[in-house]
Amino acid sequence: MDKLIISACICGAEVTKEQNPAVPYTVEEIVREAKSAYDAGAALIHLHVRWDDGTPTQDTARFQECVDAIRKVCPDAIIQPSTGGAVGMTDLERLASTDIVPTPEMATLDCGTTNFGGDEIFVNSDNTIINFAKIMQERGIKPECEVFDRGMIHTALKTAHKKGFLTEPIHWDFVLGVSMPATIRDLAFMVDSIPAGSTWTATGLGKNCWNIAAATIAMGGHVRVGFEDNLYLEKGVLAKSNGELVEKAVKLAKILGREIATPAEAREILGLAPLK
Ligand code: KMH
Ligand code: ZN
Repeated sequence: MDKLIISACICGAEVTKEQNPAVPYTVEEIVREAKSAYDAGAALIHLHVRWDDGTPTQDTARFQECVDAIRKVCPDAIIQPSTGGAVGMTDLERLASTDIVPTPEMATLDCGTTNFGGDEIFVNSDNTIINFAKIMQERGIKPECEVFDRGMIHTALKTAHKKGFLTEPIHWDFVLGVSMPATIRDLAFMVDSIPAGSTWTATGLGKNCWNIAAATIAMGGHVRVGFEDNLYLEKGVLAKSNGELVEKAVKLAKILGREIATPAEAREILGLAPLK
C-alpha cells in the first residue's frame, strides 16, 4: 500500500467563525492554519481564501498573497487552489485562483452539479468541466477531480477524459455526505467505479469525517480533513486548529499501520514533478 497522503482543507468557503472561532479569514490566520496542518503531517493544502470579513473570494492577488505567505512556513507543501470557490461564482471568477505565479501544481476540478443545501446549487455543466480541464492541461496543472456522487465519475470520463483533456492516471477526491451518503458501502462503490491506476482521496463531511477516514486508510486511499469539511475533533468538541484534525488522522494511520507520506512522497504518488 502507498504511504498515506493527508490533505488539509483548512478554510473552505462556507464555514464561519460563528461555527468555530478558529476558521481562518485573514492572511495571517490562513497561514497559521496551513502551518498547523503541515507541522502535523499534511502534505497537501487544499486552499480557499477569504477577505478579512470572511467573504469567500477567488481573487488572484489574494490567492497570491496567501500562497506566498504559506510557502514561507510550509516550503515543500503541495498547495492546491480551489477552482470551486463558492456557490454562485462565475467560471471566470473561479479560475482566477490558478493565475498565481508560479502556476500551481494542482487545482480542483469539480465534476458535476450538486445541491448545496437550501436553494444553493453548485453548478458545473459538461462544458464547464471540459473548459476547466482544458485550461489546466494547457497550464500543466494536475486536476484533483472533486466528486460528490457516483454520476460525477461517469461525467468526468465522458466529457473531459473522452476529449483528452483529463489524462490518466486520474486523481479523484470523493466528498461524501453532500449528495451521496457518507457510508462505507458508498465509498466502496466509488472506489470500484474509477479507472484502474487512479489515485483517490476521500473525505466525510461533519460527523462522518472519522469513519470515512478510518475506512479510507484501511482501503489504501488518501485522506482529507480540515475545517472545510468538519469542525469537530469528536462529538461536541470543536477542533482548535486544522493541525488537531491532521494529528487525529495521523493517529488513525498509526493504529492501522499506514505510514504518512512526506510532500516529496506525495508528489511521487500523484505523479507530480519533484520540487526544484
Ligand atoms: N465550496 C464549494 C462550492 C472545490 O474546492 O473545488 C466548492 C468546493 C469544491 O469547495
Ligand atoms: Zn474546496
